[in-house]
Amino acid sequence: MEASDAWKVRWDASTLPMAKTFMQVACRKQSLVCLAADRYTMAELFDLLEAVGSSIAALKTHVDLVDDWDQTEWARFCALAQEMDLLIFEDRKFADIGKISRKQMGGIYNIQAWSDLVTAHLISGPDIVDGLQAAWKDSSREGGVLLLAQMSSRGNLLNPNYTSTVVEAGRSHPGVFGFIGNGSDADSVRELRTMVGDEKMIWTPGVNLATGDGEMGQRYGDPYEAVMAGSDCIIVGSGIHGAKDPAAAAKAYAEASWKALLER
Ligand code: 5BU
Repeated sequence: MEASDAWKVRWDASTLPMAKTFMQVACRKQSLVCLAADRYTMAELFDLLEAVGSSIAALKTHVDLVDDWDQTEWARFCALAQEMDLLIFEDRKFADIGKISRKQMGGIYNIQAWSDLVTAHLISGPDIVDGLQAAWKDSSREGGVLLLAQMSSRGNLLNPNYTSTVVEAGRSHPGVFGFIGNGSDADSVRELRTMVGDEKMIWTPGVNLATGDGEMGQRYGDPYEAVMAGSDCIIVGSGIHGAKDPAAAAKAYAEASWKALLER
């Protein structure tokens, strides 16, 4: 199926090449799943990616979680993700002023050299987006920023007023790929979609086929409901890597998300 047919209004309204790339990958994979690859060794990361790579459209990393992180192994891991037709998304949640965030894209992990997407808070003001974009430019690469407009964890401080301020500032910025929404609550995602309009992406963590409360304040909503409410990508960690059969679980999330997109 053509991406324009599957995504309709999102495809037509979208202005960013990276968003179009994601929509095409999602179509090839028939999956709106981003795997939250929260594993702590390189070997576990490779095993997980090999098991589920064919059912996901993006790979979300926390590069600083890996106990035996090593530059060469990481480059190999990213190469495997690219071979598997995945966008690579470092969920770094940058928050500092623009010039420091730019430098934090470098450093030992050199996030700017391998990430297609990163997350950022807008708490320090809009220059953070320019700083992150400048870092990708320093590596002659393109990337997109997902701004945290909502979070999935209980008691978070991103209240509706904050959410609308972030959306207002991010909506028209070409460096902003989209927004993180609270996948644990379909009504919140629906409200966010109304604010965001059709142009930008909404990606949602806090998604699990077993809905309800997770560990340490995490909350979970249903994957199908999240996409029906306006999420363009469900971010799933434990639902996949914590399952007895991660490959089968990834397939189930892919099917639920793809079905919802076609119905939406
Ligand atoms: P889980 O195992 O599906 O609960 O993992 C969720 C992932 O999404 C994990 O990597 C978090 O860092 C990430 N996350 C989140 O859970 N909630 C948020 O609001 C944001 C990110 Br932003």
